[in-house]
Parts: sequence; structure tokens; C-alpha cells
Amino acid sequence: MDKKKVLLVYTNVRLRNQKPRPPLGLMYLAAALRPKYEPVLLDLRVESIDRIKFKQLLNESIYVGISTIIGQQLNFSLEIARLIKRLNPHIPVVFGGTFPTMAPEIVLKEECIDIISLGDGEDTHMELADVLSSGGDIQSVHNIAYRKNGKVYIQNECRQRSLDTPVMPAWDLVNINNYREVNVLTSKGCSTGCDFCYNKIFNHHRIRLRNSDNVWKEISYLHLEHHINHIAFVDDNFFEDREHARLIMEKFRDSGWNLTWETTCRADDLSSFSNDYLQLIHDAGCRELFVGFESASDRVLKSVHKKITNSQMVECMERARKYGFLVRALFVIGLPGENKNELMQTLKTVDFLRREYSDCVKIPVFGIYTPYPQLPPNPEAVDGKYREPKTMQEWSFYHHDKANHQWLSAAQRDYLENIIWTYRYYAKRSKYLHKTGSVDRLLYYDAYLRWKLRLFSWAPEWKAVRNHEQAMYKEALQESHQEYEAIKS
Ligand code: B12
Ligand code: SF4
Repeated sequence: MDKKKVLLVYTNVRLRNQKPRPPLGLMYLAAALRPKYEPVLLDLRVESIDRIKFKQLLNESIYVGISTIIGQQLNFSLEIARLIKRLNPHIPVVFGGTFPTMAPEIVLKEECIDIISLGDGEDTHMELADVLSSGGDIQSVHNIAYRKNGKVYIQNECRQRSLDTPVMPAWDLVNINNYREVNVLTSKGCSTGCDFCYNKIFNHHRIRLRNSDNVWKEISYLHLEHHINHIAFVDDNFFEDREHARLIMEKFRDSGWNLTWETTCRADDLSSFSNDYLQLIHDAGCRELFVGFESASDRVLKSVHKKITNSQMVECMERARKYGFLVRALFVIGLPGENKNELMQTLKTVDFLRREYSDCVKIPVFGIYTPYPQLPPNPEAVDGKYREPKTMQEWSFYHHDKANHQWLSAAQRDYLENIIWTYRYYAKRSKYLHKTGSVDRLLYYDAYLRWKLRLFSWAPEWKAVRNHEQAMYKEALQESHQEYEAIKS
């Protein structure tokens, strides 16, 4: 007998002209469903909708699952959910992923969304498919939120599934060539508990590990079947369990395949690894470590419970230089309570790293602090002035290019955004300057001057750049909307 279908959709986010990363969450869900159902994976970033096939798929599927995170993606997800409901009002639309898990009540305000899967979706998803295909009672499904007669019900047991299963994500359902890199997961969670990190809510401070043999089976498959030679581990904290990481690294080292990889690492870990361990990281093929230094102020680091200090940064850089890997240093500006001196200290540190460690630091990337649902800024640090967004559209403005700091003045928010944009041009464009047009070239010189002189206050040209970026986003959203309207009619 034919298996019943479940349609899994990754939203079209037409924001950048670069290849996307694989939709790993949906690939895990597809793998879990497969023994009993037929998952159909549609990644709208790399394929478009064929109206007839899509309608047919909706008629054949038990439900549609859509994955989304915070930021502009939320609006694109809403567009596709509305299209689905217009084409087939009876099909249940299920949202899952980090944002819906953290803000189920907000997501369920949208008429086009029926059910939220909370946390990891694999088990919930199976239960949902069973219940929805047999006309059973949704009340029996664990870890969901849903709307019934206008009321929202949340059935959350914060149940966390073990990752210790031999199931590997459904790589065969995607065309690897469509993606920028190959992402693999060896663990989920982080025990540190930084105030601003989704881990607090999503993974409850806990770390879960995948069996290292299963991880290696996946990597071997990717290498042998798809000729993949570089892996990006997207763990929250790859080295949280050092022994687990060691087992995986030893397999890399001993394989003789000369594979390379990159991953996340905490500054306190990198500064405290033994020399043997660092040698293993090197011998196993590590090329790049993403290290969240966040701020150059120990006071700010302490206030957000980051549990690292600034002195560890230099230690990290020395070790990266000695053992030959790049550090991608990540900083956040505008953290709650950060004062101007502390902000300037961070910018100075960025210059210091670029100057002193130009051989082993990859341009530090800045983000602006942004609150997440259930993770508001400390009220004392923001004078109680934070007001949480109430709709998905409002949340769509919350991402790391945008200063949503209601506790700061408009001029101060502009200041933070100008820093991000001038730095972006100053740090990246010089390399590509010969290839750019005259406007970009002018902006680069402008950014250079502003960065050197720390002139971020009144910058109409950067406001124009930001407005342009915003206009492009609106245009992309409008394009999506029009395309879907045409499909509806
Ligand atoms: C790779 C990555 C990216 C990639 C691509 C993401 C992608 N393809 O999904 C890129 C670089 C583009 C990216 C960008 C951004 N990212 Co990002 N990213 C990640 C990262 C490191 C890994 C994602 C991943 O593959 N996880 C592994 C899979 C297995 O887990 P999962 O996707 O959560 O799926 C599971 C569950 O959520 C659930 N589930 C998911 N979807 C669905 C759907 C259904 C129907 C069901 C039933 C269940 C379900 O089941 C899945 C299996 O267990 C995560 C951190 C992390 N370790 O998860 C951050 C993370 C998701 N990113 C985050 C953020 C903030 C961003 C940005 C907004 C940053 C910015 N610039 O402002 C942008 C947004 C870009 C956009 N398009 O709008 C946050 C999201 C926080 C939030 N509250 O939503 C995270 C958690 C990082 C963090 N520590 O804060 N990101
Ligand atoms: S160390 Fe990184 S992953 Fe862990 S809680 Fe802090 S920000 Fe999140």
C-alpha cells in the first residue's frame, strides 16, 4: 500500500544572492517519518512551486510542516502558509523550529497556522501524522500548541528526545549541489546559559549527544557518496563534551581522507585545552573556529552570564596561531546596559585583533543584540522600557542587523546600526574594491573614514544604505506575495 504523504516546506527567503545552507531540521524530520509515511521536502529557496503539482501534493498530504526561525523569514513563512490555506483550507498547517517553540501563542494568532510543534519535532511529528491521518484526538499529541474554538492550548512537557539513534538526516531528499556547505550536527544544547541565547528555552541548559559512530557514518556517507571534503558542524557548542568531540576528531584524523571542518568553540574552552587536545584539533583537519567573544568589557560579559573574560581572548588567538586554525571572532554590540565606553572598547578590540592577528583571525562579525521571545533584556539594565512584540510581523524586525532597543533613543539606535554597516564595508569591501561600482567604492572610503574616526552619529548616507536594504527586502516579499497570488487565482 502507498504510504501517506507529509509535505515539509522550507520558506523562500530571497534575501541574499548566495547559496543557502541545507534545511537540516526538515531533513531530520523526513528521516524520522520515513518508515511509516512518505515525506516530501520542498525547499523554496532552491526550487519553485509548480501550481498543479503543488495543489495535488496538498490534496494528497496529511498536513504541511513549515520550519522557521526569527527574523525576516517569518514574513515569508506567513506568505506560504496563507497560500496553502487558500489552495486547500482543510489541510492542517503545522509550524516548528526555534521561533515557533519560543512564541507559540504569537504564531497561533495567525489564522493560517493551526498547530505548533514545540522543540525537536521528530516524535511530535510522528504522533501528529498518526492522529491527523486517522481522525484521532489531537489532545493525545505531546509537545504541541494548537488553537481550538479561538483558544490556544499548550501541551508542553519539555520532553527532550535522545539523539542517540542511528537515524541520519535525509540527505537523499535534497540536491547537495544546491547548497553552500554541508552541515552536520553532533550534539544539541549548551549548559552555559547566556541570557540572550535561545538555548535557555529550547534546550533547557542541557546537552544531548549523538553517538559518535552515527556521526561518522553520516560523514563517511557524505564523503564517499557525494565527494564532500569539508563539513560545517552546526552544534551549539561542539566542544561542550570534550571526550565526545575527541572521538569524532580521532575518526577524522585516522581516516586518511584529509577532510577539513569548522565549528563553534567557547573562548574559555579554547584557552584551556591541553596542548595534546589542540594538536588533535589541528590533526583532525579543523580549519576554522567560531568563537563568541561578544564584548570587550568584562562587566558586560558578566552581566549577561557569558562566563568568559577578556583575558581569554588573547590566549585563544595565540593558540589558534600556534596550531594553525582561523578564529572567526563574533561580537555583539548594544547588549543591555552596555555604555558608550564599553562599546568603544569593543570596537578597539576588533581593530586590535585585525592588526595583531591578521594571519589567524577571520574578520570579526558584529551583530546587534536582539531580544528573543521569552528572553527579554534584564529590566534593570533597560529601565523597564522593553515592550515585547505581539505579532509575527513585529518579530520579523528582530534580527542582528537591527537595533530594536526601545530603551535607547532613536539617535542611539541609528548609531549602533551605522557601526554595523560602516564596519561591513570597511572590513570586507577593500578586498573586492576593484570589482565594485563607483557608489560602492565611495561608500567604502566613507566607511573607512567613519570607522577610523569613530564617526557614527549623523550618517545620512548609511541611513540611505539601510533604507535601500529594507526596500529590497520589501520588494522580495512583495514578489513572493505576487507569485503566490498568481498561483491562488
Ligand atoms: C545554520 C544556521 C543558520 C543558517 C541557515 C539556517 C537553516 N538552514 O535553517 C544561516 C546562516 C542562514 C542562519 C541565519 C540566521 N540565523 Co541561524 N542558525 C543556524 C544554526 C547554527 C543551525 C541550524 C540547524 O541546522 N540546526 C539543527 C536542526 C536539526 O535543528 P532545527 O532546525 O532547530 O530543527 C529541529 C526543531 O527545531 C524542530 N523543527 C524545526 N522545524 C520544524 C518544522 C516542523 C513542521 C516540525 C514539526 C518541527 C520542526 O525539529 C527539528 C529536528 O529536531 C542554529 C543554531 C543551532 N544549533 O540550531 C542557528 C539559529 C537557528 N539561527 C538563529 C538566528 C537568530 C539567525 C538569524 C536571524 C541571524 C541574523 N542574521 O539576524 C539569521 C536569519 C536568516 C534568515 N534566513 O532569516 C537563531 C534562531 C533564534 C530564534 N529565536 O529563532 C539560532 C538558534 C542561533 C542562536 N544561537 O541564537 N542560521
Ligand atoms: S555559550 Fe554560546 S551556545 Fe552556549 S549559551 Fe552562550 S551563546 Fe548560547
